[in-house]
Amino acid sequence: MKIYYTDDHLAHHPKAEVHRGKMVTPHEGPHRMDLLMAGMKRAGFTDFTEPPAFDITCLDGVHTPDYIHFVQTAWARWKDAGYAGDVLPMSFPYNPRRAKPPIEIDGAAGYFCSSADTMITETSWTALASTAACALGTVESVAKGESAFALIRPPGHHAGADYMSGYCILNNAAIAAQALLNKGMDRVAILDVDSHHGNGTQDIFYARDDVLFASLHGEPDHHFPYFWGHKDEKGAGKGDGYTLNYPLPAGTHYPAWRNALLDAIAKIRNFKPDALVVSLGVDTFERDPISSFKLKVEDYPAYGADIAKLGLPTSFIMEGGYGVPEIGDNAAGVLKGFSE
Ligand code: SP5
Ligand code: ZN
Repeated sequence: MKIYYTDDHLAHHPKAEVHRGKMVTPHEGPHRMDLLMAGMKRAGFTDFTEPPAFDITCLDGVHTPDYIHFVQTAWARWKDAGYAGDVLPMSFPYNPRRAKPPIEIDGAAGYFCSSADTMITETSWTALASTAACALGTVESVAKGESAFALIRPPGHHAGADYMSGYCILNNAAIAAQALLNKGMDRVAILDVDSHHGNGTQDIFYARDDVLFASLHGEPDHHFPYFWGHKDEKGAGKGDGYTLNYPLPAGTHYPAWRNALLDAIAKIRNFKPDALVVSLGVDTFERDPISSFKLKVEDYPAYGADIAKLGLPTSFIMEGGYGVPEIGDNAAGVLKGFSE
């Protein structure tokens, strides 16, 4: 399996995160890649492929032009306003958003954001273009019938068409799915196994019937992103029935999690997709510092093997997973279980 990776992720390095009312070192930072990479190497993955060139047209139909322009210019505007730190949105639209964002950068940042855990730094765009390019690399493999992994950070599944959220700025899984359709595929399924609901991916494809989105996650009454991921969110218009949510209680262990996975896999099989995109978050692990599920190291290869039974060329896109060395073992474990 090809693994697309570049050091460009280092260019996205927020300095601090507000967490439970205190400033802390961000959970999502370059140190995550060290942990992921070490686990990949322990598992015997030693061959990493540089991504193809970033082609900005890959964002067409995924993110809006206004949002892309905001992301590209936000840090310069923040600096011009005289602010020293990273772009950190603080004011969010409670009423429906108006047609245009406020002019002042503080207001614009909140307009294009849904949670104050997501920062933009001076060089974030370099990292973001490369994460998207790694997603496009997996698409080249999948179009040839091969599966591949984008070993990337920051993650993407909370980012919607025109908002950042949950450490996510560009939605790499949505970029991969759209690129597969652009290559002539008729139907693509996205399976989101991150412990958090993939609200951004859901929103992007909510009214469409060419992308089936299925997400297993902590139920919204107790889990970020809180305002999405209920069972009754099923899609809209011709997309009705093409969004599948599996909200699970805090403390869910593997057997119950796997039951939900097998149901999602059966529905993906019925959809008859040409390819699969997996939003591969490993924050389902029992010792993840910000999540609540109870998966163990041996569960990751087990569910990788379940996903493989679909027999689909698969693009694995790295999402969440924090703080502990096992995030590398667990990401690698899914790929090994899938491949063996
Ligand atoms: C990609 C991904 O995994 N993003 C996660 C973003 C989480 N952001 C923090 C939100 C605050 C949640 N409060 C934690 C309380 C735990 N019960
Ligand atoms: Zn997550």
